[in-house]
Amino acid sequence: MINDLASPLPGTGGRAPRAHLRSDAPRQVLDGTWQVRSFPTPRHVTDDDQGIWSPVEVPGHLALQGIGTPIYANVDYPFPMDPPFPPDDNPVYDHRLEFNAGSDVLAHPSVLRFEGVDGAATVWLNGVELGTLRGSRLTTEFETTGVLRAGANLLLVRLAQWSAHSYLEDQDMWWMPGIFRSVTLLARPRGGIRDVFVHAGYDNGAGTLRIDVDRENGDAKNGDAENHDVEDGAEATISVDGLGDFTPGVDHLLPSVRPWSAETPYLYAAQVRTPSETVNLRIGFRTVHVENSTLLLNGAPLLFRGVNRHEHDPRRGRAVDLDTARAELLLMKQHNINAVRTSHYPPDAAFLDLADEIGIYLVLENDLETHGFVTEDWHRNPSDDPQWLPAYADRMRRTVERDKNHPSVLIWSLGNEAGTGANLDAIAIWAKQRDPERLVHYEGDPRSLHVDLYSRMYATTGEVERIGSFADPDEDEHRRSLPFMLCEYAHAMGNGPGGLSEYQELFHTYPRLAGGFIWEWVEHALYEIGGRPVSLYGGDFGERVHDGNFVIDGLVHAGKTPGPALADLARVFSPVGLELAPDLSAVTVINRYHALDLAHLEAVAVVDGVTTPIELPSVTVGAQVVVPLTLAATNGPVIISLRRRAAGDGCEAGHEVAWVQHVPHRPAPTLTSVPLRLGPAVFDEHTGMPVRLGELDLHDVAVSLWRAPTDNDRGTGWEEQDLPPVAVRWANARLDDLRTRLVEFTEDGDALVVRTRHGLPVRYAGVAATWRWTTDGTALALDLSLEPYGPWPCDWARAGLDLRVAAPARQVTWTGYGPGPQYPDTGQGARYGTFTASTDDFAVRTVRPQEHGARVVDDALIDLGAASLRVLGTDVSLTVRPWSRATIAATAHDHELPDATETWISLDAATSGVGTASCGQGVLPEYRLTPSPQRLRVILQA
Ligand code: IPT
Repeated sequence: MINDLASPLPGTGGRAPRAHLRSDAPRQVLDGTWQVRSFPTPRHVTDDDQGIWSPVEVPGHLALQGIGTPIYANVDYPFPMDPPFPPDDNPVYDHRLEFNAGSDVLAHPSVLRFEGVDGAATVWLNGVELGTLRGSRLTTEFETTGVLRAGANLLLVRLAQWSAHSYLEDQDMWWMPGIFRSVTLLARPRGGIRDVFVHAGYDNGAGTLRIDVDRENGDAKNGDAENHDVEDGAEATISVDGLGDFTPGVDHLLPSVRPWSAETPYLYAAQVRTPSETVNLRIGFRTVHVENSTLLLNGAPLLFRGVNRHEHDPRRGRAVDLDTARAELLLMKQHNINAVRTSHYPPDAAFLDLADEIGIYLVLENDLETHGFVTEDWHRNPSDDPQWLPAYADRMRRTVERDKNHPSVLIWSLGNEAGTGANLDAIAIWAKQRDPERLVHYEGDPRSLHVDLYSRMYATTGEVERIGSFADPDEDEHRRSLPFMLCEYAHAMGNGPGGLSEYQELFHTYPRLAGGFIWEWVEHALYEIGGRPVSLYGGDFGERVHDGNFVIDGLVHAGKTPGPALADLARVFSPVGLELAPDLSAVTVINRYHALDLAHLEAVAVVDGVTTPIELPSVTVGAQVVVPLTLAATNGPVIISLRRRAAGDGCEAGHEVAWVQHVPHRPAPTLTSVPLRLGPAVFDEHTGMPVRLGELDLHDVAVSLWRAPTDNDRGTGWEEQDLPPVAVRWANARLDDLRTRLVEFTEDGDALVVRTRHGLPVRYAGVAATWRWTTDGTALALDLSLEPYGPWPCDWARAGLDLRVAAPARQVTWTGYGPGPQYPDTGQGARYGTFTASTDDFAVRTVRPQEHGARVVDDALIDLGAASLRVLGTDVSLTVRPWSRATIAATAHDHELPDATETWISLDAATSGVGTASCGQGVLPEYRLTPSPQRLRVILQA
């Protein structure tokens, strides 16, 4: 049998939660190959040994090892909402491990620790029920003293996918049962250290330190739930390297300590000892508090440049190994990210050590979300139903107790999207009492009564500005006393997010704004199970309730390779602001670090490829200094760059932390024209379009205003909820189906002049185009004017021309902005220079195909194998791809795109911004492309 699946109560039999300590007590890790058998429902479960057992890896998710299938649903519960009951259709998986207990563990009382078991389980050791597991991302320890024996032991974990607790675990991610974190036997020596609570504050050079120690008393059910006091702690000794010895439970004042911050992650090694056990700690001195509606760390204003991080690996799901987690944190540091919200559950315990050591602020979130109740207008929401209070209290307690000694944790978060209610209030109050030295966060309750920050997700820049300037009339006095943060914003789905700079600008302007956390760090694509690394998403596993590719919305791909938005974010998040005087006589340097002056950085100017040092004066935190420049004269671009003098903070020596570039005005290139017959070109007099350029056949040359909708184009901006998504507006207008009529095909002096009209079917609306072609005998110059006519029913996606070449492109070399793509509201990380990219890199492939990859170029050489096409212009937006936009728009997965046999090239005079309407605000007005006259001047040469 399997116990209590419909019970809203917490798991049974676990010991009181405590910190995850590094102890010298013996331990035995039980990870490895276990055996699993499946039952379709709890009714089918048998207690005999029958059935087919097959091997699985622990830690791991069953669905990623061929047992069951993953389900992706965001808000919706993929089962009937009938709390607290799970559906009958509820697979149960028996996990079995036979092991020999080590004599060193057996020599003491012992516990069995589970750090993450997705689903609801009952655990037996040698036939004795130890208890039940609830809270998929939370630690449980069971007493095993007297049950664990010498020689062979048999551990059985009977795991049901669904239970009452599924209602509390509705996070936007894959439902994937399994023992996905480590299982460990821990010796608990009598008189050893049950728990430790480090309180280490910092104020203006001085530190405060109190370390509470709770001893093991050898009692099987010790650790009375609410008793965290030191009992005989006097017998424990504490020493902190460099600071001396300390008495447990006593407040100590230290005249001089080094503070901990993400920029200065200084940790003091400490040992807590009893005769039977030593625990190693790392202590960071820091104080977080709120004053005048401003978030302060160590007395100075703190700005979160954050991301939401789920644990995700495309083959191993939430069983993310330590090397991967470390690489993720370093990648964040290299891109000026200083904070992580552990959305939406506590991560693997080891992640906290990394965050302390590498220097990342954490908003540590409880494993709690009941978002699906929004569908029923939050009726029956567990957050406000007393029968669920014990489960809420249990989850919050386990969250706080495990991670309470980590300096990186500044804020406890009650959970995500769980509505409002007394149970949330209760756990907020508890967290505050238990740990008054940290702040409490919860976004879902607009009253913000028991929390320390006013937090919102996806608020528009307009609203953030009102909040930052205390101009929001809805705010009461209590809320005005709180700092503001965006726990989620800038949805990094597909091509985007656009508008990062506008948010950052506000964060820099209003001290009340404590910054925010991009949604989200990593895409949750799963690779084909057991197969090719092709990226799959919701619905690809036969799920009937699912949310498609809404889980593919990260700055880095599932395999942790950065998408182009990461480079833009690095620029926007730079802790140093640089502003060049228009005449290049000076650069203003603004220090936006929290605690560092700029002594660790060196400044250089790069002019015509020559790098020269710039004297960088001391710039204290928050200050701005005008640095005079004496630059070599140039007609080319000038870069001022700030780089690390030495390796550190996750970066190599020379790593660029900030840069600014001046790009001089470039006139449109012209040809010295010679009389017609248009040199290298051949025109079709029926269409008026060129069909051949040198050796190159040109096909389908046409005016085009549409793009293959991005994920953001398919969403409705939060500020315009009454309108359909722009992609739908385009579809309704038939923007993808412009029809052409040749009006006139004439000569005008040296030029061939073609007039065409390109109209929307059904309506009187379109653009009148004038194509003025000239040549110097080798190249072809086009001066294309587009004039809208008629009442236009929608904005444009772009304004330019398409052409097709019947050969695949190999690579593109361009002078212009790069290496990443650029739309009007993205591309902050792109700079002017000369770049080369393979066609794949140039196109920027996304899990779900969509418009992407535009580079703003002055000169591009498209290598087409036997031939090539060169495009010259000024700030021409160029895309080069093996597929038409129609193909891209009609294809659901990247791997379903056909192999490259031809090349589609677009040259645009203008494009629309991308915004972040897949979840958040749409394209800001200044970045929209309203129907308006446009002019494209290019030179084409084959
Ligand atoms: C918000 C969720 O908190 C987050 O988990 C994720 O689902 C995100 O949206 C979108 O990807 S909730 C939404 C209603 C704003």
